[in-house]
Amino acid sequence: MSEKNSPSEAAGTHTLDRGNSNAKLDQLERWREDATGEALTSNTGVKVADNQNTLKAGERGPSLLEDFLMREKITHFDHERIPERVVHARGSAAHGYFQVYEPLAELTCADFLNHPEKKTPVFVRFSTVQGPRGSADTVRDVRGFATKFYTDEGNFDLVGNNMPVFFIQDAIKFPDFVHAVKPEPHNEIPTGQSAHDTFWDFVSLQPESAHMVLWAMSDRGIPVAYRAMQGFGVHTFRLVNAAGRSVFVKFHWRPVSGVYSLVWDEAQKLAGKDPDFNRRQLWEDIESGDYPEWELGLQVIPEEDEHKFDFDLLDPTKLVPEELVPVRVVGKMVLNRNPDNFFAETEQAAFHIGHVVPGIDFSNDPLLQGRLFSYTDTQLLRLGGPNFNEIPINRPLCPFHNNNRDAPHRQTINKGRAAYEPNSIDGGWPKETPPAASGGGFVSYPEPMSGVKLRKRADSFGDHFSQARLFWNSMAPHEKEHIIAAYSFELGKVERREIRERQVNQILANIDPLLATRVAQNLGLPAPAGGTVAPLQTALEKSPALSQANLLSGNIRSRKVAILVADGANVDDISHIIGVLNSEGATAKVIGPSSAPVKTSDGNTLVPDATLEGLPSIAFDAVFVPAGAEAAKALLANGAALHYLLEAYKHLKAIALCGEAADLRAQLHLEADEGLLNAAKAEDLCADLVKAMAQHRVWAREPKAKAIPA
Ligand code: HDE
Repeated sequence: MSEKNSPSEAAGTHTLDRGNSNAKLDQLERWREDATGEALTSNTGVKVADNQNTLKAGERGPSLLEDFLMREKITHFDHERIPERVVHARGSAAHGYFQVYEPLAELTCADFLNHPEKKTPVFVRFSTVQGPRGSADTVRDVRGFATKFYTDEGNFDLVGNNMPVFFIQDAIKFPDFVHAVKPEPHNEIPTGQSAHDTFWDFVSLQPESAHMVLWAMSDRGIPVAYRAMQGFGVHTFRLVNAAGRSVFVKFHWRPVSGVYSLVWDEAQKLAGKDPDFNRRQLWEDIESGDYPEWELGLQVIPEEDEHKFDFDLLDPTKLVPEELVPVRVVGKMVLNRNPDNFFAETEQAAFHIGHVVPGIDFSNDPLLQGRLFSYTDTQLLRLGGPNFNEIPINRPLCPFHNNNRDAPHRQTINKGRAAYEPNSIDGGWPKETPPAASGGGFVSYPEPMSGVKLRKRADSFGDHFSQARLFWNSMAPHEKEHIIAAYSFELGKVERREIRERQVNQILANIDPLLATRVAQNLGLPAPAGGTVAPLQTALEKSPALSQANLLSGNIRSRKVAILVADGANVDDISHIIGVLNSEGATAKVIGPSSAPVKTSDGNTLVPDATLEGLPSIAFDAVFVPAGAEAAKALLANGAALHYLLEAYKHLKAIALCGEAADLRAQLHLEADEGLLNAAKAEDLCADLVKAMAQHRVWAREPKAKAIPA
């Protein structure tokens, strides 16, 4: 977004190609197109002559009840809200498609998993769990990852999370868990946080939560972006092939951009400075054509191996380590279209774990079984009745016919007289479809069943700490430090000493002595004497696949860089770095001291995309400062610019300083490291900058950066 100094042709113009920035603003207005040129009418189609004034008895007189236009408008407004989701209320979604790489006929007869030529439309909604609809995106929480596949055989919803396990083992505990984690009922504090007494009270008394709480306290609880998260179906499902043979399966989504997270200080600040941080990035990336992508992975477990593990496959607090059962990558999902209307699509989307297609079936995981009930029930309340599948976002794209009739908000106008089956009046239609290799009706997998009616947790669900320990042991040193800090922060907010003690002595001490001791130290509690439960012998000590340090993509696609400018900034450096970043699939934004154009080294002007305060360094992955004596001097004298760099340093980001901009580093007393780069010009440091950004953070800097005030 550059402009000339003056209209005169004498001064040159910068036409800096910044990749994605602001390029598609025009397209944002696309949704108005259908209303353009059309008269404003009432809901019944009556043209409105005056939309500014209520009908009154005299200019200064009382309003008249007769005003049907005003009454209709206000009534509609009064009814605009539907109940938000009781959990996962805060979310954002996008459209896209899924394509399988090769037919999976040996595993499943699901049509969309057997036709590599087919692009199956999808709608994906990401969410946090605890906070209400208007809460911040970057809080520490689990993220929902719900995908609706509109297949030719009906809708399949994969309603998962960004963590592969869950807090509880049985559905009947879900209301207890949610009541504990939600804001406390007397004062509705805190919003979007688990750092409070009732959450820690519950989880410290419920050891089955130990594994999942550890995930939530890890960097997985604060992802940078939805596109930087893995997704998991969590439960064990079944796949069934055309011959009726079944295997167990765990579903995985693997982000092509890699898996990476915010640092805690950054997450907290973003919650205030840009509560829409994740939502905005998803929207902007799609608008600019930088589409988020995931690969679908399957962990396939033959039926005969059901009991071969040291945990129960039906226990949703356990994952199947990838070192024991590798993930087979089978297809790709691309999100390439933003919704046109947030309410109509994202808010009204009704996901349901019970939406399956032939070839996909359930296991007896007791959490999964309970969810099968809950998701219909919740839509009846939220969407006002059993016709929620007729809402456009929920409607299958394949034909659907049955004898379900009437109820609130019915949209289908069913013709004919026979709304029952069998019938002879309509020739018996619609009729059942027998199961068949392709296009057949759904048949439940005929799993043999027997048992005594009882309320009991299987003994095989009884080990709550081995996999928590596996996760802890698999973390890189910096990840362990973050986990210790997260427990210390959260438990530090807990008012009751006995809850803190219980969590440390009865949960953390059973996971790992170092974790328990360090957290105890930070809370001023005595170090626990040892665990209360004897550790079990398990198949694996470590699972490298669990550490985000091993899950980076190795490239910088979709990463964002701030270019700090002031009058005199070297234009060659700016052009060069933008070129390099764009060629790597990253984007840059020019950040100025104010929104006013700055004068570049060649005498032209450059209009910043944002100001130092408008887009702080927490919104970027790296900071670049071009050379230029005058610019460096101006930035040195600007407290906001110094803070910008200091904060980027503290958050362990790559910082590249060209020429005279090196003075900024000296002024801030920052030691050069593999991510704090100096060179005369951009050309000489851009390769190192790309390398440092691909590492996501300069972890080696962390101990030093901690000493810097926030
Ligand atoms: Fe959910 N969950 N859940 N859940 N869940 C809902 O459904 C529930 C569970 C998940 O973007 C609700 O439409 C019960 C596990 C996601 O619209 C509700 C139990 C996992 C979303 C509900 C669970 C999830 C929900 C609230 C224990 C990961 C958001 C509104 C038996 C595998 C979907 C709604 C969206 C939403 C119930 C446990 C993921 C109340 C009873 C485990 C991603 O029906």
